[in-house]
Amino acid sequence: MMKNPRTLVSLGLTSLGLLLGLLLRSPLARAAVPTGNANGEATLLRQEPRVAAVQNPQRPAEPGLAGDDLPSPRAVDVVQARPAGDQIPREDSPWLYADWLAGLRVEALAEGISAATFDAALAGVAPLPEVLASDRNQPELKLGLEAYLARLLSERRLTTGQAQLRHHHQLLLEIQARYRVEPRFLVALWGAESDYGRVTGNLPVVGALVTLAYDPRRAAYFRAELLAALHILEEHRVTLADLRGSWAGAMGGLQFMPTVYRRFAVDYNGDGQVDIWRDPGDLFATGGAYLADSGWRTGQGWGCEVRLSRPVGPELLGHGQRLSLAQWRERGVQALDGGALAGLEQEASLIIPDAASGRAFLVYENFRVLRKWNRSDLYALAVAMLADRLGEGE
Ligand SMILES: [Ca+2]
Repeated sequence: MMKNPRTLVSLGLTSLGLLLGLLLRSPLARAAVPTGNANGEATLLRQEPRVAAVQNPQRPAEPGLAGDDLPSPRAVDVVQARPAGDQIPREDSPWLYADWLAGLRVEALAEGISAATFDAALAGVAPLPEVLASDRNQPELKLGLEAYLARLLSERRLTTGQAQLRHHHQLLLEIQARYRVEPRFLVALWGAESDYGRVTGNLPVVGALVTLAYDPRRAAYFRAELLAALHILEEHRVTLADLRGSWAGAMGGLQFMPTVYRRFAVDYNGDGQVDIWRDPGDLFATGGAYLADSGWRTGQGWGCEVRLSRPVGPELLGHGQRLSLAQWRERGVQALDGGALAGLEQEASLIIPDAASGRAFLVYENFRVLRKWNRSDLYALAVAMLADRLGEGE
């Protein structure tokens, strides 16, 4: 029923609908309703699939997704970056959706997705109110560094991670040999993203992505993800019934967006499927391939917490500045115990992620990789610290 919107309504309503549709799609409307964040990063993401892969701007934030009702710092970024004028309600008219869907179908078929795949995947699909509700209500985003770390670095998450590390020891060593990513980081990401696979999201990915692609705010980013999900179905990598994830379309134990899955999926056990929901080999290998491609540097760690023996100018703070550890030492940056920084050739950025807490960290390239995964210092620090704790027993 969605294929030809002009058959749906009478002449007057059609004109009104088309007018509204044109307004919503006009350059003016786009200018007022950016699809990306304030920095235009989602637009960049779409042009550069690898970056898109690592910067999921819409990490699911539903309570309990990552365990312990952990809020999503990725969502913090999005909310803070959202300009005030972007709360324009989408015209909730069925003929506009039908029109949009018809356009999507044309684009999908032009990309090589078959009509059969498209029609099966989109049959009966309409925007999901609960997805928009999750997207627009992310109330728990005010946690500071200490509270955030306390929630993610819970004793339960640590002991579960240690048990998982032992349980998958041999597999993780194989993955490490192939992709040069340390097991503790893969397990820490797994713990942070899905509480070790316990909570991977149970919404239909196509429905969730239709909702967010139809919503004008970040339409371009999610449209690309939706098309990637359709390609996954076209390629018979996953069945429609199995294609489930968070409200933002993130899938499996490491919460990959569909573009990431398409690009990095590894069928580690050779059974013809890439099951990032249930198969640890497929999951860790895909994660390893993703991290390796993102520039992971094995053996370098992620950075360290530091002590500032004298004030450091704000112009030196942040990920845009990189100095050697020797240069940081000259500026009064010390190890946390007041001793000299080790590894003087390493390049690092100095960050103070929470001004209220004031804790300072020197972070290396691997931290940037974690942060690309989820563009948040709190998230990356929590994963890094969890990895460190998991690595203590190694
Ligand atoms: Ca497999």
